[in-house]
Parts: sequence; C-alpha cells; structure tokens
Amino acid sequence: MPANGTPVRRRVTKEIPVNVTPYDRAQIVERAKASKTNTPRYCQLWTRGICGSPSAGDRDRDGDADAIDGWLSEPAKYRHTDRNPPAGVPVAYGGSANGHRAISLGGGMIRSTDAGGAGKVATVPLDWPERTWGLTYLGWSDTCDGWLIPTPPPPPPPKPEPLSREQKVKVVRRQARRADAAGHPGWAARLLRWAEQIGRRK
Ligand SMILES: [Ca+2]
Repeated sequence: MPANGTPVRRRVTKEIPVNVTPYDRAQIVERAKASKTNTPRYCQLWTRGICGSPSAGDRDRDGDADAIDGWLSEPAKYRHTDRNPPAGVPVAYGGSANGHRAISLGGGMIRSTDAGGAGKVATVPLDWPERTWGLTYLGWSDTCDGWLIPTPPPPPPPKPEPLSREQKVKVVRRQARRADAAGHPGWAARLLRWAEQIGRRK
C-alpha cells in the first residue's frame, strides 16, 4: 500500500469472452451420427442444432437465415479453407442461393442433411455436395455461428504403477547411501533399518 493509504489498483487486461458451444467436438460427432432425419433443406438449422449454437441471422439480407449466413458469421480467424476438416466441426459449401452446411466426421467424411434423400441424414464424402448438388466447398470453422467449439478434455494421465517391495527397498537404500555421503550416518542407519523392515514385509 502506498504512503497515502490508497490501495494499489492493478490494471488487468481482460480477454474478450468467447461464447462456447455446449457440446465439444467429440460430442458433436456423436450427436451428428445419432441424427437420422431432418426437415428437408434446413441444413443450417440442423447443423447449428447439432452444435447447440444460436441462429446466425440473415447476414446477407436475402430473407433466409441459411448456410451462407452461417459461414459468414464465422470469425475470419476461425475459418479454414483446407479440405481436411477435423471431426466435430461444421463444413460449408457455396455456389447456390442457400449454400449447404454439414458436420465433419473427420477422415474426409461428413454427416449431412438430405444426403440420404430428402429429409434423411447420411454419412457421405466431403465432396459429395459438390458432385451431387454442384456446390463449391468453402471450408470448415472452429466455430458454429460464432460460438467456439471446444475440443474434448484430454484423458487423465495413467496412475503410476505402485512400486514393488524390492523397488521400495532399493529406493530407501539409495537414500541411505546419499545420507551417508552427505555426512548423516545416523540418518543413513535409520534408513537402512527401514529398508530391512520393508524387505521383511509380507
Ligand atoms: Ca441470408
């Protein structure tokens, strides 16, 4: 506290909060695979429903909140144009009035509305909407309608194997040698007795 008694205030630069989807990438893959039917032509509604994202609104003011609006709503830094989308993110296609959106399953496959016929969700290759509907692949995004899709938490590290009796004896003997070398013969003797005790344990 400074001499005048006023507490020091630290200026903290806060990160701009980012909205996050309620499902992570792994959960989105599971949700997409579990979905079998869709309202025909409502690919954007289905995609954002799988991700748990809000509507992107009608960004280009053509009267529809569609896949094109969804793609336009993704922040530039979260858009990628490569053809290797990871699993659990939206992919987008242009080249028609409404465009198309689907969910990447990874490995070049997507889960797409109307791909099994009108109203039927199916798993097809990434270029299927291009070959079948004449669309153009635009890319994939880390976000869905601007909400960041979290990656699943890493698995907990494996628990270390418990030491065997022989290993414990070795560890304590080593500690005893170190204690002796460091000029603590009494402590070294106690450690050696302890090592003997461990060695005798059944
Ligand atoms: Ca629109």
